[in-house]
Order: sequence, then structure tokens, then C-alpha cells
Amino acid sequence: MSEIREIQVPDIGDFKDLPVIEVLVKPGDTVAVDDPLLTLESDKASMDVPSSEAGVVVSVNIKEGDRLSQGSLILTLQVAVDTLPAAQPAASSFVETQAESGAREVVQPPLIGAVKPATVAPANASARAPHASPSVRSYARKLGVDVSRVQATGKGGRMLREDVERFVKDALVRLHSPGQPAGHSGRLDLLPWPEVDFARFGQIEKVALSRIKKISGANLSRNWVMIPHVTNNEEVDITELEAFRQQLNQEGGKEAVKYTLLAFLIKAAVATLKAFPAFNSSLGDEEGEPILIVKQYYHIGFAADTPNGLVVPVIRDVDQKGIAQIVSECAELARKARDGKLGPADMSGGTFTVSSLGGIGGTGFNPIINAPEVAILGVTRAQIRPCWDGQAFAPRLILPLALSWDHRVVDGAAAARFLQHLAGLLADFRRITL
Ligand code: CAO
Repeated sequence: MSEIREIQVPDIGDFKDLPVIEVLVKPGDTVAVDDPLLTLESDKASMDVPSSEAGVVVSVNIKEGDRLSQGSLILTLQVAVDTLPAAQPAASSFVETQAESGAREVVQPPLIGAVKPATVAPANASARAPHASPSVRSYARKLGVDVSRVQATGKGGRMLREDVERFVKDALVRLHSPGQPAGHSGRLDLLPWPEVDFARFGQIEKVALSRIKKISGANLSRNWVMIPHVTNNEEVDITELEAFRQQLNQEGGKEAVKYTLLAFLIKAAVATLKAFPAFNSSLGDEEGEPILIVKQYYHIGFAADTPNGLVVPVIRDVDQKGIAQIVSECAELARKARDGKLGPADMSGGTFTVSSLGGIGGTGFNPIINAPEVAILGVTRAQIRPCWDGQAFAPRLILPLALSWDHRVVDGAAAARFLQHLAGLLADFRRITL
């Protein structure tokens, strides 16, 4: 069974009337979910619009030079009804490829969420990011080639089948290059991934990864490999803060918000970022020289666990908001996250992330930095502990904190000071007003 579906331009943030600079499919082409259909160009960047469904192209309703906005009809697709993927928010299908200048520019959040990661252009790239037709992408997939690493030589930066083949040949030559002692080549020189026939050892079940898991997995791997992470740990006495939170919740009338620890953590994190601006920055590049881009706005992401995987919605301008507003925005974004309704705008622009596992448990973990941010705060479960007050042991509520930071941007002393400052605010929240 099949039916004809209309594929439209998904949520592309604030962009409108963007010109089509390339149409990548024609009637009769078979496309998979995420295969690029066309390329749009804004004044800052070019971006691929991938297919939200798999099928055979029946008609293409746009041509080069047309101007498109969210909702514009791109094409019609013959879709096999019984093999339809789970519905995804249209907003999740936006892919930005490369800034016009050739430098990489990320408008959408590159770590986690329903947004496809931006393609990483090689550091010295001066040409456009490659575009590959569905058949070339499928060929690359078959050979296990990551198309973002292939140098495209076709017209208009288009990737050819030959480009994929050359990439594979070069990789093989490098693998067998003589005179290069293992581990001294500057490359990772990793062993191939073990291939095991698991079914030989017992019963197995194959489960497809959700779209969010595929995207976040790719981003987390990149961040883990490319960022020199260090994690500092701290414990903070939040006995008074918890009593204050409970009091606020007891005072609340019918319409009152439920004050969460997360909201206080986010507020205190922003006060600490103001005192240590390097933690609210991103590494950049200007004419080949590394620079630090220090942001003077405070948009805080928080990790939210959903049935389909991890997403990071962002609360904007936290420095201008009170705890009650942060609480309601967290609740609304967490609800949208669980319902799979977060759009790119809900997940972009973050400057720092808080990942709280406190509601679940644990005594500590090392969170992975949400690039291009440079630090992330991990929080686990607060526990009552006997603490020495100078005369006796007293029961105190102790909260474990973990701060992972990018060692290219900050150092251990700065991280220790950051955590001390944060702990001081959480231990006595009145200090946030100072
Ligand atoms: N210590 C002790 N108790 C805590 C706590 C902490 N650090 N943090 C929360 N709690 C308590 C809350 O007070 C609440 O209890 P009450 O209902 O009695 O008040 C309960 O745990 C549930 O809290 P919650 O975690 O569900 O709610 P939240 O507002 O604190 O967090 C959210 C919301 C979205 C952060 C959370 O639902 C979530 O998704 N957490 C997982 C994040 C995650 O996966 N991080 C890992 C990323 S790396 O893979």
C-alpha cells in the first residue's frame, strides 16, 4: 500500500523567502528519511532541507531561484504506508551546512535534540560544503563513509561517486603507509570495531535507534573526542535552600508553580557565569587564529530525558527572569520535550547546560560538554549526611555537583573557583542578590 504525501519546508527558525540554490532530486528518485532534497541559502549560510519521509519522488514543485519559507511545498512523494517512520516534528528536519564564507556557522544547537547536526567543514575549508545526491549518499553509506569528510569535486560543490571512491582509496593508503610507527602518526590509529555475531551466543532482538538517539549519539561522540574534558566535583550544603523551596511550595495557592531545585540551580549557575565569563563562551576562529567568543547573554539549556532520548531545551535570558518564571518555562519545555514538540528555536542559542539526574538518583557523573559551549554542570541526588559543625554532627542535605569544562578555554583553578562560587550561592541563596 502506498499513498502520495506532500513534503514541505520545515520550521527554519526566523528565516523567510530563502532562495533555492540547488534542487537535489528529480521525479523517479528514491529518497530515504534525511536525504537532502534541496539547498537554501540565507545571507549567512547555505542549508540542506532533508526529506522527512522515505519514498519515490512523484513531482518536484520547486526550481532553482524560487524563494521558500516554512510550509512551502517542495515535492510530492509516493510513500509506502506500512513502512512509514514514526511521525517527527517537521521542525526537526533542518540542516545547516556551511556559512557562505566557508567558515562553519551554527545557527541550530549542534549537540542534542531533534535538529540534525551541522556538517563540520574541515578547518581549512574554503569551498562550499558538499552536497550529495541520495544515490551518492546511499553509496557512501554502503561503504561506511561519512560524507561530511569527503572532498566534493562536482559542479557547485556537488559530491560525486568518484569522490567517495577516492576517499576510500586514500583511507586505505594511509592505513598501509609504511614507516609510520603505530600511535605516532597524529591520527587515532584505532582498531576496527569488533564484529561479533551475537546470535551465536544466545537470542537477540534488533531495535532501531530513535532519530533523537542517532543525532545525539553523533554529536556526543564528536564532543567527547574533540574536547579535552576535565570534570571537577564539589559538594554543597543545600539544607537552607531546600527548606526555603519547601516553604515556597507550601505557601503556594491553587495556581502556584511548583518550585524545583533545577530552577534554583539554573539561576545560581547564571550568577556564577556572570562572575566567570569564560565559562559562558565558545571557541572561535578569526583568520586562522583561535579566539574566544564571550557571550553577554545567558541562555541556559537543561538536559531532559524523554521516551525517545535526550534533548536540551534552552531557557533564554535567565539573568532577566525570576525563579517562578524559570520554573514555569522549565515545566513547559520539559512537557514539549516529552511530547516530541520541541522546535529548533526551543533548542538553539544555549550558552551553558545543566544536566540534573537528581530526581532519579546517583552520587556523581561526568557530563559531556554540549559544544560549542565550554562547560556543563552535572547534578545528582542530594542526601542527608552527618556534618561536623565544629561542636557536633548535624544532619545536613548535601548536593553533589560535577562541572565538566573544556581545558582549551579554562583551567582547573578557574573551574574550582567557579564551583566554589556556585556552591556559596546555593548554600546561602541570599548572596545571589549581592
Ligand atoms: N536531589 C534530591 N532530590 C531531587 C533532586 C536532587 N538533586 N532533583 C530533583 N529532586 C526531586 C525533586 O524535588 C522531585 O521531588 P518532589 O516531587 O518530592 O519535589 C523529584 O526529585 C523529581 O524531580 P525531577 O527531576 O523529575 O524534576 P526536576 O524539575 O528536578 O527535573 C528534568 C526536570 C527535566 C531535568 C528531569 O525530568 C529530567 O529529565 N532529568 C534527567 C536529565 C538527564 O537525563 N540528564 C543526563 C544527561 S546525560 O545522559
